[in-house]
Amino acid sequence: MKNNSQTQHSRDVSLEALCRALQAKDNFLLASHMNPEGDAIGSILALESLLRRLGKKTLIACEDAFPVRLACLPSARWNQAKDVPPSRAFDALVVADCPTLERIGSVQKLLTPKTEIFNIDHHISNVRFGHYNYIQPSASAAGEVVYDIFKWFQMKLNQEEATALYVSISTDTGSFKYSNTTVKSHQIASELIQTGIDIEKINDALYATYSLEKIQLYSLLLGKVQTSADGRIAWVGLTRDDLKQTGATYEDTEGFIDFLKYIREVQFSFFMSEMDGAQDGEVRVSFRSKGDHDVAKIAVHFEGGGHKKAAGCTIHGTLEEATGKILEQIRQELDPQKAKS
Ligand SMILES: [Mn+2]
Repeated sequence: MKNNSQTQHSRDVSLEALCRALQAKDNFLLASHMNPEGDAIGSILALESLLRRLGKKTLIACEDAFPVRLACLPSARWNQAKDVPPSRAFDALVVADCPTLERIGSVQKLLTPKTEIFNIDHHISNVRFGHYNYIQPSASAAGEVVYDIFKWFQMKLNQEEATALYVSISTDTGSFKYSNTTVKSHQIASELIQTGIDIEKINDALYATYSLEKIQLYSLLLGKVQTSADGRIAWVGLTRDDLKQTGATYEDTEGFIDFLKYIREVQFSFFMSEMDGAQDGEVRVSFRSKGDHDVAKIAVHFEGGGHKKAAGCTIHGTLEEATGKILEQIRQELDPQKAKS
């Protein structure tokens, strides 16, 4: 008897076994992680469409609402978990682009002991929480894994599905720029474009549509960029007042850290946000590095995590205190000898 308890099932299955098991189920709940971004949403929308075309009953539920910045994708089938009646029972849960079951948040409340979990992902850190785990760390995006599922079923992608998968792969590869981009990512993109999707429109919507508030926030933040004496470290701190002044939101700061990284001499950059609510002050930090430098190590020092070139953490204290602590760690990483003397 299988159940959905949170013990690790550690069962990796082949693509064929995954697809056959999907075929055997009728009533699907689909979910991804909280704060869903392009890959989470694109892969779930495409999977939901595939299952519906196979004649299955489907329902997408996520902890959070559909993000405004992904308005190039259809949101009509997106539900928030809080709006789904708990009386509805599902015989399968399909989770995509999500390394742990905890990260689907309150969607977990919609599971029953009979719900079998399909875990479809590309995160190397995926903990194999499903009854069926299909994890492909070589895939640039969960959307690439979903593409393989379409291929297995020999289903021709329609334009809506192709748009969803294009958004998945484009956003997780930083528009085909990051080092996770492969020949296969481009081959899949080529096939998606052949369905006739409008990539100019999609790319404009994803990367070139800013609110005036966001531009005004960027203008303010660009004026606050600081660099170390040797120019190798760049940083900026967002205050709550910056948001108040410009009318922008925390979501609007996404991507700003790239400007710091674009400075020629910069090896390490970090972006700090003063957060709401915490009494003693809470600063959320994103890190980026260039070349061979590792920012995951620095984030882990502050109990955060991430990848070698992009990581994050939360530090308690003021922006000034956080800056001091972070600079000390980065200097040790840049010059282990000097930092000690
Ligand atoms: Mn992803």
